[in-house]
Amino acid sequence: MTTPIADDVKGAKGKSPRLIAVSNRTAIDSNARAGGLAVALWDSLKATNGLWVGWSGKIKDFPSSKTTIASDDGVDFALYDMSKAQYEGFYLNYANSVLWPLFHSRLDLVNFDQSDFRHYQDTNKQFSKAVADHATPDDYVWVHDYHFILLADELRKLSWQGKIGFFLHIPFPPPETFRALPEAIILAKALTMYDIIGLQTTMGVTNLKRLLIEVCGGVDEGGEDILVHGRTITIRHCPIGIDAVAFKASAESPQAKMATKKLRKFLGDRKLIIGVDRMDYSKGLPQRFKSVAKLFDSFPHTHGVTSFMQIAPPSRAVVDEYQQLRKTLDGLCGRINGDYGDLDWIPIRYLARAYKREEIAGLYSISDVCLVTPLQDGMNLVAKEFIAAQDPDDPGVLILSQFAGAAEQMTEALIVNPYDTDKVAEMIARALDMPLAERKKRWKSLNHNVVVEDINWWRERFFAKALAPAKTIGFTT
Ligand code: ADQ
Repeated sequence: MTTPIADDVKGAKGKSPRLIAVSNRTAIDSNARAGGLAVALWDSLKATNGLWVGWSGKIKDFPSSKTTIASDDGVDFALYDMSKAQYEGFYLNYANSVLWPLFHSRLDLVNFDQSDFRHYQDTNKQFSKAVADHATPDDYVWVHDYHFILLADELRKLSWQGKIGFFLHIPFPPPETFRALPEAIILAKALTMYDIIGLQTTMGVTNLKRLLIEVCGGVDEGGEDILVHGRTITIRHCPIGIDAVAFKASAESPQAKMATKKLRKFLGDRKLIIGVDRMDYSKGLPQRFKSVAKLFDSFPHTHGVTSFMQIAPPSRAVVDEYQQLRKTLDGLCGRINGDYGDLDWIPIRYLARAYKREEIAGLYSISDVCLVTPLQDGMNLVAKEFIAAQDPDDPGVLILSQFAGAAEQMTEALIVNPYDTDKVAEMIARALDMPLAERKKRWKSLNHNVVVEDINWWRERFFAKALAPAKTIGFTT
């Protein structure tokens, strides 16, 4: 139950040090709290009577320049409403039509517009004020993702001396790509105002270090540290994980069982290949559909006995590129079913909607093969969720893109190049026929990693050493 409390509540300042998280969306809505990241943040926020600063999810004609403060179960929230212009300029345009495609190395899809960058700057400034209003210098500010690259810089302009960490959930591109941004230097310099930056992959770490050295004159101090303009910044490899134990429990829940029963009724004895992704061009869905078509083309013995099910809820549906993707997938799915389907067999089932976490977990648990084939992905949690949900006595096979951050950790998956649709089709055929002993061996090693390097491991790794009194805010390192 969320309790609104007075807007000027600053009494919480007395409870420091505490964690202050900043992200575009928060978990004020308890439905959003089911995800691993929300749970991990929630635990730390709760342990420190922390504060979560973010967007309320509301768009208003005349939004207040102040946050609405709410409190739930020991966690405070400071939430901003956005104006329509801000929602478009900051969120849809600069964050999701400039930074998202650029960081995923899709320069062809980037739409630059100076007025959007002004909205991005203003929004970062606005959110930094909320932090400054509510934080004391020994609090820890933990900023999440590409929406808030400028936040530390704006906060320092308000004379904030405390520690600020940043975790980027998406890939950090090579400097050659980053420099295509008209605002590359402003953003690169702003990154140097953080104390610690966490990245999903070693490739991301290399790319960011190179950028800070080449664009900001940084000096590599060895290990994780870079010295830029007299400040030492820690660049840390922190691959995000999931709450593997909780996810396995979800896969065995009554809701999961109901979903699998329903699907089994439709599926019969057929083998199931599954894909679960937000409908996003970074996820490689058209290439994946073509690979499945090639499977049916080159391996006719799979006809009638194998089904592919893609679950892909539309996201950012007002952005042109996302509408185009939807049309492409609709067309491909129709054509493949038309070409290969039969009176008693639908080769591809494509469900453009969201399902409950438990239902997704159940569906993974009865799948023989999971296709995780993004063209670029910071990490990809679906790969980890699929492994966590498997039956150890009869596990399914993970086919994983070499361009997912997860490929650095999950080396026992069948690693593929998603552009090479012939090879992906061959890998699917191999996965469908893989002997039980090999499936078990691969799964055991993958599951070990998913369980050990879980969401808490990730959080503790981020906070280790650099933010010294981590123990005092509820972390175990
Ligand atoms: P995302 O791009 O959103 O996250 P991902 O890591 O794949 O991608 O996580 C998607 C989550 O949504 C998974 O938990 C999945 O189960 C869920 N999901 C997908 N489709 C669903 C559906 N139809 N119904 C219900 N749930 C669905 C960004 C980066 C990633 C990085 C994460 C975390 O782009 O690379 O792994 O942040 O850091």
